[in-house]
Amino acid sequence: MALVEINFDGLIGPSHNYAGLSYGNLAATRHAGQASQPRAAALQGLEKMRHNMALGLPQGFLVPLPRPNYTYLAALNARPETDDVLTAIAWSASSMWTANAATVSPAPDTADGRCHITPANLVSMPHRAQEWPDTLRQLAIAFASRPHFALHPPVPPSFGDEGAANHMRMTAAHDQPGIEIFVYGRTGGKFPARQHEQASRAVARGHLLDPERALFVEQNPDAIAAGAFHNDVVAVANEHVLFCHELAFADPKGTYSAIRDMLPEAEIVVVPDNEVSLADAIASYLFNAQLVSLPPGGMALIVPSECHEQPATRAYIDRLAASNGPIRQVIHVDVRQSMANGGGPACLRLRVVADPVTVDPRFLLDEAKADAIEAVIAKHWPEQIEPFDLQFVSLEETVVEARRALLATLGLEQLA
Ligand code: SUG
Repeated sequence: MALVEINFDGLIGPSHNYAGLSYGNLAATRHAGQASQPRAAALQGLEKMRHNMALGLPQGFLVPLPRPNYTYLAALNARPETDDVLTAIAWSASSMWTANAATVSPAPDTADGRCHITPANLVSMPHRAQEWPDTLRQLAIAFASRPHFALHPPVPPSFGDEGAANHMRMTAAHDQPGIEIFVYGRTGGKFPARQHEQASRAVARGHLLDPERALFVEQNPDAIAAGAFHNDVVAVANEHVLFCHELAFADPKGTYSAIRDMLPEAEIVVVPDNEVSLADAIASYLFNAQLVSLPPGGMALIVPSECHEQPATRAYIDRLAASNGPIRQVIHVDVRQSMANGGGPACLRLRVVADPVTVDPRFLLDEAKADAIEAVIAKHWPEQIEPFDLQFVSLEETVVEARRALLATLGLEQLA
């Protein structure tokens, strides 16, 4: 078994729009009501995937969920002409942020030697709570091999679970046993704490993790109040490295020492608040980066291009790249359309450590498939969506047909 890390990015759906549905997500609130560019958004996401493939990293993807969600509208007896918020919810393309699709514990960490996956219930936000049944259908196809994958039902409500965005794995190497760190929120001040401690504990039990190698850590309430609605806005881990903001955790010293006790080789790179403030980190999404191990060795931090424009973050990155630390290469990617809804490079991917031959190949990307997907996006994705467009039947037809064309191209008609 050749276990490698595969990033499954969410293909950005044709209904991508700015409805301001996520309270506590400052970027989404700030862009509410603006016109979105679904085609440009999807091409930006695909370009990021191509870029990571060019680095030699295995790349997978998940397809957009069916939108508008007619089942949801019918259950609420909602009509586009009169119920604009419910309509926006039914149109939401939020499944693009696959870091919230599920929590994944790779085979080396689990008692039965299988990779365990639990879709996130996302109950804290109505537009996200509708995702999991369709996400689960897709995961059941992509990871159908029962000898290799165990797929769980989501944690029942009301224990909010936001998936891998609040979960970090650290290990000497991806294919070796690791420790798993679950970050939950107890209180977020004026904003909701979206990850419940009991949800994290339920996932860890279901995944058959060794209790001696699972850590449950409270997120700093000040970070949530400052707009870090998920832990992955203030921290990211890869193999033996944790890169985090000084104010990420409620008890930073206790957290670092517990990590070092469990994984002596851990290297923890802490960014002090007086170098990059919490506000600057959240505005630039410095930590919502993909921290990846490059095939030739060493690690790269793949950050959104906004990090280059934010002076404190930019200065920090320059120092980081010149340092003697574990992260010396910083790569900027343009995912602006997603960023405007609070989704950076790390939000757009779900990490699965597995042997690629055990995954349904229809969910794995190569250059030829990327070309085919790009052609579908260029032909079918709407160029622009204004909030009031969501009531128009013509846009609805475009969006439904766009997804149908994508599924046909990928041989995934069964998800229609
Ligand atoms: O759940 N934004 C998403 C962003 C998710 C980011 N994911 C991670 N941090 N891993 C959210 O808040 C905005 C949609 C809108 O308002 O229309 C939204 O859902």
